Amino acid sequence: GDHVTADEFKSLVAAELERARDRSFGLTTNVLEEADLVAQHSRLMSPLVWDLAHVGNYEELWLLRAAAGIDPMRPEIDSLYDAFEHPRSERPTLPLLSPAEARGYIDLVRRKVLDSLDSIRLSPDRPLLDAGFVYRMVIQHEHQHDETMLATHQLRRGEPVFPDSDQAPAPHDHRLLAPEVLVEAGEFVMGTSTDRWALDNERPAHKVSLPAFWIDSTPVSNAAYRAFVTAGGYDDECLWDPAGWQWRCASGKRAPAYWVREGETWLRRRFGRLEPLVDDEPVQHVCWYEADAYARWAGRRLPTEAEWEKAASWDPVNGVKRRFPWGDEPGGPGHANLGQTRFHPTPVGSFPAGASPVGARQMLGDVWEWTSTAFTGHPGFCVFPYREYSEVFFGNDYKVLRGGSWATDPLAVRTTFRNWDYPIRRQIFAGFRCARDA
Ligand code: AVJ
Ligand code: FE
Repeated sequence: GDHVTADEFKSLVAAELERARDRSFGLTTNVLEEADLVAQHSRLMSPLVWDLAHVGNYEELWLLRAAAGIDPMRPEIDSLYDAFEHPRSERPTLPLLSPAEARGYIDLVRRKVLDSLDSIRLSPDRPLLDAGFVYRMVIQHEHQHDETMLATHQLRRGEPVFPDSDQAPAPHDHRLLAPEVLVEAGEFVMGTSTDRWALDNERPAHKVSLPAFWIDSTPVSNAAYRAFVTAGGYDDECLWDPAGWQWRCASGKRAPAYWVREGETWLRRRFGRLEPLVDDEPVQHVCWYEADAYARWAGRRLPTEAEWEKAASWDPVNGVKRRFPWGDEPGGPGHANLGQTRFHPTPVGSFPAGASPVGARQMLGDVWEWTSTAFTGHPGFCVFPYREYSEVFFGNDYKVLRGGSWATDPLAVRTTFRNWDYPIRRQIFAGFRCARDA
């Protein structure tokens, strides 16, 4: 895995930076005209050209200025691409770099980064560089924005730009899968102190003891969620968290985002195509309030964040934690639906080889999974390297999501990885699974 020499690490960094950049261009300048790159497709999102220049600016800040000590290239543009200075809804009014200028800027940053790699010593006395941390952070950052750009594409109206998926179907075994798995009471290790890709909010490793619980073997499917919709779940106040009922009434929503009702049947809009809703795919584009209401309707609840991580990573027989549900080594196409190889989730019950030790499937990939837990620091949390990555979001406003989606790069997710968003958000590729006390 990660035990590589300095030279090997530098070639890995160069290759992974390039792979992330190919992906970014595949979502921007390679597929859309200038007008679509500078347009705001939703007030919830930045213009795509903002994300493109922002990943380059972040790379300049961390890999050129902080790591290599190189002077700012264009200090006057920093504030345009500082996510905290301007909310997404205002970004189209800023004097942003044009697509051509943005591309020129991020290409130049990248050339200087590659030139600087040979002079970098990955020394443990510079925490930013210890084990190459800052490079791993910047690579993951670009992939995170690529997933955000995919959410913008899904919001965009107009002709499809992505090919329809021609991937082989996901592996599936057709034996009957138990609907839920039991996780025995006891301690497990939550978070990590050793994973070199881990960001500050995943640290440190700490013991957590949980009572026994049941958790679904798979995410909740479109068919299961549709049963909640047709049973009148959106009209029954008792099923909703009070703030969720307020959201439901104020928004008028009656189904997940992108669902379209046509008489007795349901369709969905996906990257510009209207198609039948696929019954056995995990439901996606539901907010936390919808997931919470469904769980109550089903006589269940959302898992806590700790329950989710234990079910995904803990081997109760050997008492060891796994980096991925299937083991410590990165998976392949038989383990999970990650990395934007398809532009949709795969049917529930896919990937028997990717199951966790307790038998939970699709814990990584397919859809982000809402948990009942608000986003806070693990006990012993230390900001690293900047407060605005995690710490400023701690509190009661954000709910934790786990496990990544079909749009998440394999390098940007693991069983300790934590994502968070407001409980009203539906544009992200999020679904959920349910749990209950044993
Ligand atoms: C971890 C997905 C919540 O993309 O909004 C991006 C990460 N931080 N740029 C996001 C992030 C700085 C963040 N999430
Ligand atoms: Fe960012």
